Amino acid sequence: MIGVLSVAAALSVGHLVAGLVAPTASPFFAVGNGAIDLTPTPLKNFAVRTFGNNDKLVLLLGMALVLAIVALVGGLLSRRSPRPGLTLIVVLGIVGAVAVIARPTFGVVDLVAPAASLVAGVGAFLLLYRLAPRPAAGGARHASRATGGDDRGVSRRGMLVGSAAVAAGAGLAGYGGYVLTGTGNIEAARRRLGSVVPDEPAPPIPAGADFAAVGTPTFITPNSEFYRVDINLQLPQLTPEEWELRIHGMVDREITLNWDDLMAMRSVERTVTQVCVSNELGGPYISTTNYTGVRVRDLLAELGVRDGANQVFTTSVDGWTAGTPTETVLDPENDTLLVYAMNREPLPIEHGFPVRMFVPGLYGYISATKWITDMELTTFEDQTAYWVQEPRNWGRFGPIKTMSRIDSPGSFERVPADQLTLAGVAWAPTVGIERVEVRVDGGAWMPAELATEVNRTTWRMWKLAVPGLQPGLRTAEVRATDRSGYVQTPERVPPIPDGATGWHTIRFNVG
Ligand SMILES: Nc1nc2c(c(=O)[nH]1)N[C@H]1C(S)=C(S)[C@@H](COP(=O)(O)O)O[C@H]1N2
Ligand SMILES: [Mo]
Repeated sequence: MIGVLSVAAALSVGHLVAGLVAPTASPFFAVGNGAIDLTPTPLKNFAVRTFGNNDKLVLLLGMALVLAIVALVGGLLSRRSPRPGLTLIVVLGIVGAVAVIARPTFGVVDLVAPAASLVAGVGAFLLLYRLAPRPAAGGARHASRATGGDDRGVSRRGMLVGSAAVAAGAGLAGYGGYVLTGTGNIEAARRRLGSVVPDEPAPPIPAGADFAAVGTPTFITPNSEFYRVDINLQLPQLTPEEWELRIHGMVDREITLNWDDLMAMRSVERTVTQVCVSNELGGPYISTTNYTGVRVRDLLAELGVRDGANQVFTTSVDGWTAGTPTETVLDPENDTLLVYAMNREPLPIEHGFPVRMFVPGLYGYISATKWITDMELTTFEDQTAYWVQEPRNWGRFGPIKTMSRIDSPGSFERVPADQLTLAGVAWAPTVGIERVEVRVDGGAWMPAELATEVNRTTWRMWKLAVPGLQPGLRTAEVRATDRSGYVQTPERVPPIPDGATGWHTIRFNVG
């Protein structure tokens, strides 16, 4: 119990002090982020695949469990001498400090929290250790029992009071840390901005753009349902006032933009579909939104991009990086944006508040930098982005592959024979979807009805009524053809290294 309480005190006090001095440098989160960085890539991919948007919660709970076990063992080893427990707490303190130092945005004040953690852990341990009734040698125990055991009663009461005090203190400090390291004040700053009206609005979504009535997603994904993928245990905290974007490297003129500069520029709204390279065949990491922002092409034209700068290398406030081909960013047909609004609301914190990048037609890991603060014009030889670096080794270029998905019926759903309509989505940003076909039990391909095309950068819904199937277990497959004439390949490859392929296949029950 002394072991567990001391470690709890160390963690919670560290978290509280971090909340007071440097909210994104909490040792607990720093260790968690360090764990993410050190996790072997296959395990990381497994976690994202298995736990989806809960991967971070699972990691934190796992860390808490491991720490509790380590603390328990430390306590048990300290029954004769305090040395093992103290050593353990010091080692944990060092791990916390190293994790904090390893963060790319480390500053010396960040060390205050791990130091406080260490002091609290050692202090709690020594206090409780002194109060603890010690298992005395056999003879003495009998003696004490014989004389009535009053001493033991007193020290046991002291121990109970001490433990309760440490537990309560740890609880309060932990709660305080939770509040202070949370995003409450950033959310307030975000709300103060109010809704966003673009200078150049996107055309309204036409009627018939989705088949939500028969089971496709709605055409526009509500902000709260937009998929989220990033490596952040704790969200970066950046107010619009603090935000700056430095644009430098192979440009004729470097600049640093602030929020007011950005607001003064012409804003355009674009309806786009964003996809994650980790999306498995039939997976959910695809969403569609109206992004409002400033065209990067116009900005770069003013600064003058030098010859040979083939990579736009962007960095977020926490050091994550992406490398996008300059050619794609400058494409006059498809607007790369510095985005600050999503469906006319300020960008949600988890989607990059206050500013992120979006590049049509590319997977997020090489283009969609959230919490963006740095843009360097460079070459692919000189800089390598986070997911492309050893040992992660994802593809250097990430054009989104032409794919399709069956949303209805669901896997093994039972459908009456006379009411069967297959429905789903297909996507090929920025090429556009030409045709979607489905087949049942390996039969002839049947053309599906396509929903109204919104633009070539967004997904396209499809549906097909298939009446008269025999009762029993049936198999349906889907394949899309894009506007370049490319027919989706049946070859199944996993998301690594540059996006999954294959025909999405489901089984369902008729009758
Ligand atoms: N700073 C930062 N930006 C990031 C990431 C990240 O981990 N950190 N993940 C990228 C990936 S892999 C994807 S698919 C998109 C997801 O954006 P979303 O969470 O807003 O959907 O963000 C990209 N931008
Ligand atoms: Mo991604």
